[in-house]
Amino acid sequence: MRLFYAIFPPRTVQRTLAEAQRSLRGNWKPVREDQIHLTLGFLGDVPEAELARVRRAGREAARASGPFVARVRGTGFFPGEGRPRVWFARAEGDGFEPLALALREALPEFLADERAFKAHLTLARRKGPAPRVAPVVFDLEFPVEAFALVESRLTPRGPQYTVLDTFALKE
Ligand code: 2AM
Repeated sequence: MRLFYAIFPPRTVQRTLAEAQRSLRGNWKPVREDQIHLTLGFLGDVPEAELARVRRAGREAARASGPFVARVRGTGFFPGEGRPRVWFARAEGDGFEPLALALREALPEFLADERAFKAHLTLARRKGPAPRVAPVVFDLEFPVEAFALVESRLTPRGPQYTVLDTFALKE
């Protein structure tokens, strides 16, 4: 099972972020509006026998972290082969990093990643020649009260996400 932990912003935030996708030109593939999310940790392929442990790690990380406010102000790129590969909205919030670290510590064999965690919501992926996207300024805030364990199935029409579990951040 291909799994990841993610925060899905409210629909209104997803809508505003998706509106910015209108400025895309060329071979940028926009992320579907209802799939716009912030990845806390990408586990990759996990044997089904480990699923209970993965759920438990989510529950325990959620219990150790209170709700917090997320802010989204601007956009940026992740490079790939010298060119922008991913166009994202940058997220700020006190709780992202502690959550990502707690999950990483609980499941090092799935979440060990030499790259530093960088809170972002991917808006589009470059699939071929495409110009850079002009920066977009947002003024978005939303409460983060839960995160999800998501299964991703790759299909010819794009990834299909199924939420397997939701973990509430306890006050
Ligand atoms: P991205 O948005 O920065 O591309 C589901 O695939 C989520 O897991 C995506 O949001 C993706 O991040 C993230 N992810 C992190 N590492 C990944 C990897 N090696 N392969 C696929 N997705 C990855």
